[in-house]
Amino acid sequence: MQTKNHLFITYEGETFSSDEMKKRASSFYAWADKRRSVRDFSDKPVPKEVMEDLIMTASSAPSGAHKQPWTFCLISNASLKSKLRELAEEEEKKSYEGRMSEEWLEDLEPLGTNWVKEFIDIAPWIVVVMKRAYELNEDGTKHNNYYVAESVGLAAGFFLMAVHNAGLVALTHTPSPMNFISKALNRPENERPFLLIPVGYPAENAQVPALKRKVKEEVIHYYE
Ligand code: IYR
Repeated sequence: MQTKNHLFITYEGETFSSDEMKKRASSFYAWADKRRSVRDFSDKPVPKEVMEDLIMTASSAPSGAHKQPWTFCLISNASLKSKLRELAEEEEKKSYEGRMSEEWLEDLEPLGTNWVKEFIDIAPWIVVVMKRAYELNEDGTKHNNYYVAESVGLAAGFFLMAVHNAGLVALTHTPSPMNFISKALNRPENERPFLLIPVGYPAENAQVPALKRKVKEEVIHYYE
């Protein structure tokens, strides 16, 4: 392969023999399959530099036109966490007690969720993932971002895997509506909350729902 032009550098990822590739793919799957959304957190501290590495892993995700249209709010301040909990619970109570359909509530039953969100107080870190719809130029005009939801979803996925790799747990929490977050965190107009993710150690004997994942015949449709 010839050098394309001065904007390109040589790709430096590794490749493996077929046998090694098979071993790596299957052991990575087995490891990834152990990841769970956990709601029972310990309050044991997690170093800030660990959180920074997890977030920078997230920020290595691909994004539309490489705009990286995200901001990660990294929160450990106890009074801010309890304010977020209070506001999230206010919305969630309304959702669980009226805004969500019967069908939805039934679908959530196996997860055992309710409007009480004590994990926001307990987990040592709350990461609020913000999506940035556009950037502001110096003259105040707007510069668009592209495929923002797809990009930020990918970054959130990378983040969850980084958390799992560090032996920590997380929960993708979606209080709804989420606009209270923008206000509480004083975020600019071009950002919208995407996910609220508590991160920490699991509580001792943390419980998770006994879920089964779809098998490959259910998720892969082959065209050979
Ligand atoms: N946002 C609520 C409800 C909820 C919705 C779905 I879809 C879930 O998978 C889990 C919960 C909550 O966080 O409790």
